[in-house]
Amino acid sequence: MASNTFGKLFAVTTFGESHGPAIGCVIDGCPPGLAIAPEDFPHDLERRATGRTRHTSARHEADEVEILSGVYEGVTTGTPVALLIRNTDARSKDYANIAAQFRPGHADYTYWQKYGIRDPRGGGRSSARETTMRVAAAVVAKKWLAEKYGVQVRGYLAQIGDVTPRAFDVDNVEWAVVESNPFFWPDATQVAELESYMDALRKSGDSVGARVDVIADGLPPGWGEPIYGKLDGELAAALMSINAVKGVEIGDGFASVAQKGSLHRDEISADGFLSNHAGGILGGISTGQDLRCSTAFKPTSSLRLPVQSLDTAGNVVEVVTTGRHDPCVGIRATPICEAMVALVLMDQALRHRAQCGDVGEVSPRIPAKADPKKPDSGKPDSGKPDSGKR
Ligand code: EPS
Repeated sequence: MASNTFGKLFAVTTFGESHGPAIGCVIDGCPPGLAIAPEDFPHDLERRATGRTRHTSARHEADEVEILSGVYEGVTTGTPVALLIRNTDARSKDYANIAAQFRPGHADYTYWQKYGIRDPRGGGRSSARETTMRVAAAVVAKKWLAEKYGVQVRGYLAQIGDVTPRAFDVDNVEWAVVESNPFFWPDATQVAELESYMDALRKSGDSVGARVDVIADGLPPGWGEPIYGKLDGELAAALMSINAVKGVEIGDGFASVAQKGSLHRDEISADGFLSNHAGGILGGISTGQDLRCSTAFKPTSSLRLPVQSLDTAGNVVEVVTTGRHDPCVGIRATPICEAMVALVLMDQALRHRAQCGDVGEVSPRIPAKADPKKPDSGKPDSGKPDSGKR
């Protein structure tokens, strides 16, 4: 595999398999002088981890980060930051019966076809276990972005199966609510309903898809490199690189197809932008508005419900998966999507500084959001994506 490195100036390489001795990453290009300690990692790693609630895989990894290099006396030195997490709760015998079978809907078959060999234990390299290191690397990126630019990258679950948040305003996400329930769900009134939904799903042995929305605020205008390094293009590639992702939207995304230009264009008043259908990106460059993206996760393919398939010898077999799988992998994908957005922003921020650091602030700097309380900035559409979408 020659594609295990992500980013140009903040380049993250991950390594390791789900049931190997450890997983890890090397961040090359981290700016010096950033305070980083082991205590910075548990918050996001716990949000992503399995085995913390009954609604995710029961595998319980400690996910303790060891900082192997690049940090001296608690501060990054500019040399490669190497992070390691040891795997401590792998149960490889769960995979013995499917080691020579292809789970329908899983990467088993394509890894086999590409490499002619695969590590079947826990999905090997194709396991969501690998995303732990993306989240760990993004802890560094999120911290730098917050300290240097005041950028915050936060996500929430915007759909599980056909359930969507009922009372919800994308301009006023209640982040305390999102962080207080196991689903990263923005509507507190639906949490009990989701618990029952997920309990029934788990008992049935089936799985379901989900949508994760991420908002990054505090971005300055100017990040993103036309033409082949557009901010939206790199976000799409980064989010699509997460296991089980089948779609990415920026701003109104596919809803833009049915919109009129008179609605979609984000009008500009003296007080700032009056809406954000574009998701904070124009021409592949950040506008300074909130960056908004959505990611679609397919239902987990590893199920205990029997299904027909072939084995590596070409025989028809019945596949039953007995590993500890997530009934909805999209739930704990929320911090993973945040991580990929943060890694893209970190890389683009450094690239912008490298090429355009001398440009300075250009007038006029349009406020990200006009104050809807001001009478002359009030528009019916103010600050909202198209009314039907979320
Ligand atoms: C995964 C299968 C399960 C999950 C794993 C992702 O592995 P196992 O059967 O070994 O428990 O637990 O997720 C993690 C361990 C993790 O940290 O995300 C898969 O097939 O993707």
